[in-house]
Amino acid sequence: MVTSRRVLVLNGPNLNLLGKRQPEIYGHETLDDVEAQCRGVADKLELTLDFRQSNAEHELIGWLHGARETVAGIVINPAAYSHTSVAIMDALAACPCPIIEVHISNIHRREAFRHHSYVSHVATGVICGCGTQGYALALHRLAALFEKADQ
Ligand code: CA2
Repeated sequence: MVTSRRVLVLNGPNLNLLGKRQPEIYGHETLDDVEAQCRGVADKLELTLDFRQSNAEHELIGWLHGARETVAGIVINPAAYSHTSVAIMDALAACPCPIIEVHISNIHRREAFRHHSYVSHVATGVICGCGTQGYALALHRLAALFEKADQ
């Protein structure tokens, strides 16, 4: 059953290394810090969070299948799978809820291979280059969409 304000926050490969390498690109916050920020924002917005990370494409897809009938919205940073995975795009396309794609860095200022995202083809909205704050912005956007749908 879809729980009206339940949100899945999904993180793709290597995001478990956040804050431990390449701080000039991704900042100093760890994924645990990002989760704590998300939980703080979610409490204020009265959202229930399911926050996950995996390095395995099949695991991310399995979680998306599970989300199809249980969550009201998805925030996803697909990491490198953004640029390669038709399978994740297809799994997202099967989700009826709003989807906000987040990138910590501005992928359009980086290497050309990062400029295209398969996930953007099926995302409701895309946030990139806002650092880890992008996750909080995405949760605010979902909350606004839920309010609109409830009216
Ligand atoms: O900017 C983003 O959020 C990205 O999704 C991050 C991905 C990258 O492949 C995308 O092009 C843009 C990389 C995630 C790996 O993050 C690391 C963090 C610290 C150290 C090493 C990797």
